[in-house]
Amino acid sequence: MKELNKEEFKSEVEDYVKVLFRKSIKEADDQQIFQAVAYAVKDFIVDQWMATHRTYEEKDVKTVYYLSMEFLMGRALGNIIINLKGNQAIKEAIEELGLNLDVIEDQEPDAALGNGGLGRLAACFLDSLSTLGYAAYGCGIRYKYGMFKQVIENGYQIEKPDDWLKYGNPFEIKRPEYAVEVKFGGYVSIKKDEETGRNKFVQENYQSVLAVPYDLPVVGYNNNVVNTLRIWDAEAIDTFNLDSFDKGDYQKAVEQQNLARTICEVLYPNDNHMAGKELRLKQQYFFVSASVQRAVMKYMEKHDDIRKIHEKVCFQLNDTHPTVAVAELMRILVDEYNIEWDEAWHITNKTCAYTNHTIMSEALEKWPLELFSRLLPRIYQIIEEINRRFVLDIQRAYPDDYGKVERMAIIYDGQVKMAHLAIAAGFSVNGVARLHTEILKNQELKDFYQMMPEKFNNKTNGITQRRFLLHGNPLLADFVTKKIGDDWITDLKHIDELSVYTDDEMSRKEFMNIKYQNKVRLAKYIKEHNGIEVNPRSIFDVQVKRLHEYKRQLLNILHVMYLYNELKKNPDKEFYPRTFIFGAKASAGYHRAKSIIKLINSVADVVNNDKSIDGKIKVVFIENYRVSNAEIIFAAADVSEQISTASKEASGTGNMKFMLNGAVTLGTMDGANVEIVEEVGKENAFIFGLSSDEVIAYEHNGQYNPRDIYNTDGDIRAVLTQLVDGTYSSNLDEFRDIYNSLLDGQGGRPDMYFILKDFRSYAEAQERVSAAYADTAKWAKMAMLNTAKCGKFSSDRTIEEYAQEIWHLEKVKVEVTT
Ligand code: 26Q
Repeated sequence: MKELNKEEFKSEVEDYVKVLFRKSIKEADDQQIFQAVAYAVKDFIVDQWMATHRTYEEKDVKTVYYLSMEFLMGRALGNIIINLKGNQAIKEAIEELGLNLDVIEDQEPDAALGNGGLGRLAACFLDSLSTLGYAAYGCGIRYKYGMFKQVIENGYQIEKPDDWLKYGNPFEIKRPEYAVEVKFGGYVSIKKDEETGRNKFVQENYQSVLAVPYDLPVVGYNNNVVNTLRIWDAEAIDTFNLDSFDKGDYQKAVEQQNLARTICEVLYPNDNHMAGKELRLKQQYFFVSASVQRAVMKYMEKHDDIRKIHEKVCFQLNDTHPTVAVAELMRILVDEYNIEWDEAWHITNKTCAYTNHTIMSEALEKWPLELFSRLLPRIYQIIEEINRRFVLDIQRAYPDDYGKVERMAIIYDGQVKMAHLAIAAGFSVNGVARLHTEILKNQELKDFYQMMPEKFNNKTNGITQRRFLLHGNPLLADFVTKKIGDDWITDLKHIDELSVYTDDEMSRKEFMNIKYQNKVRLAKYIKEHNGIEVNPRSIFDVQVKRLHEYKRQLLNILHVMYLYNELKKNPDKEFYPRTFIFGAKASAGYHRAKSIIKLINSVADVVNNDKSIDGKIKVVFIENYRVSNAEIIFAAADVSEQISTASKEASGTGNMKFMLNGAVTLGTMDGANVEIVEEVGKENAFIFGLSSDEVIAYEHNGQYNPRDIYNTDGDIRAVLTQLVDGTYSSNLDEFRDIYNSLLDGQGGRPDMYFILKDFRSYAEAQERVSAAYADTAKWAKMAMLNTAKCGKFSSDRTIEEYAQEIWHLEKVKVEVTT
């Protein structure tokens, strides 16, 4: 690793402030200083970036293209500095310039090009790919506006545009030399190819845009490796010829300009919910076509046989969102390289792999044929042919079972089913936690598993300890390093060596003192951003994640209402003070989710201002939860709320970030919680609620009626009544929909997510939490063991499994010569 030279760095920062802003350091504002520092850091990594790509070319290594509609990167500066091991040198340099690194880092807007779990996973994967030395491109969209900024007004969520590129992005490099054309609409005509005498399919009268890539560096930890996140922007193709008075041309030029303007405008803020919008499909094809075209071109620059592309290229599809990639690759092979269908299909099969992130039926992508064929006429033809052959395969395999085609066809009921396409076309289908993969195999994708069992595999998710411990929790990171050395930074299994210290009282005290410091830091953040005083001696009980009914923030807040009732009834009851902390964005059109946010804020208003409970319960809703404040929140948590209805959360990754930071899981046996409990031991977690088998059984037999609970449990009845009797809102209809969803469930099933069913079990688990916390030594040991036992949940482990078992990549060492 090249060493960072302090003096050189200082003068670079001074130069940049001058060149960029015509100012001296003293005159520049914080944002300008951030820009200058960022440019100086980019200067430092650019040699490694070039060396990395030179090495890849020389060694001709296989490359994975991680295709994803979302990359939730968060801030880059602090993370890059950490991975350069330059924290000390840069901190000193900056201090010597009379500046403060924390303030500078705070100027950077989050790169919020993602919604939640799926997008953040992609970001963690890129960090691990670079750190492990694997050749990879992240391929995505350069949304002009990322995930909206959430403002809470009067308890309601208001969405504000996230203008993250306002001051420019110092880390990006525009690469116009790699721009490619992407075509939409028109029709397909058949032409005779003069050379081969064969029929050729030609798209005509289409509209097109120019896809222009911007590259962002992804810096590995202390290893000279810098991979690339390539995000595509759309520009108008220059056909705006003002000399032409042909009306058709003029009209078309205007339309193409508009298309280019809209495609990359904004990220769809839906999490685990399919929005069947035309623009979304345009976005998908736009970045997929550009990425696949570019990957093929790059491959052909160094090789002569397109038939062997699978030896050097793998496309990993992050959920079904980029699944048109399989049809786009077929189009390139068949239409542009004149390869026969069967052979093209085999090549495609060997090049594409699919990750499933959800079993929620409303999240499954299905596109109407009309829309699909109008927008992507040639791609649609190809999918029709893939479907025709796949249906024949199904019939051959199951000649007597007519239900199979109905359940498995790619095109059915007037829709294109993207998951079916991804499974049929790829060589690998993976779930993201053991339980999730089992549910896919035995329930959701049973027919596919039966027909193609060899494709199915599990890759339990992970997170990067570099961002979520080393950067987010420096106090704990230093403690761990002091105890066991710093191997954990690149091999998290080592963190288990902390286990022995859980029996040492001094170490436990130190550990809990660090937690306290982090709680003070979060309390300060809450005071500054919410104006609420919280007591850092109270239990910090945290649920931060996207707002979704299946994640059951409602269970949490109903339980707070119940506790509050208990305290009011019995003011002298022994009660360990608790701060319930929430953070969640609701999709803009998800009304019930937004009501739940309002409910949390309304309960907070009442409870926080009730002097009679003496501050024993506080409720805080942290506005605009995102990657940058997540780092502060995880570090300060005592209790990690992972309370999804069993079977619904594919994996979860927040659960792992809490665990790493020494919070104890309060959760259901869902997603990766199952594996967390397996690692830490069930005595070091608080588990409650229905199992996934029980939930699935109820869903099949319909034998659950929440009214029975309402009628027999007075405490629950009281809480539900308070939703509609004015306790939390003078508008009695404010929470009526929530009330109805639990007891009547308009159209659907009442209490679909088994909130009342799990309520008592949850309340009882919460009592166990309070009792355990009161025993300081016991709690300290539990918390510390959570940190010690989280080795499995590094995304390094996950990526190592993908690399060995799916992608078959080789590790690269990069030497910087300049
Ligand atoms: C699809 C079509 C149209 C518009 C939007 C969408 C869409 C967008 C985002 C559908 C789903 C998503 C996001 C899904 C997601 O984040 N899933 C989560 O993935 C994590 C990483 O594997 C898991 O840990 C979570 O359990 C899972 O919910």
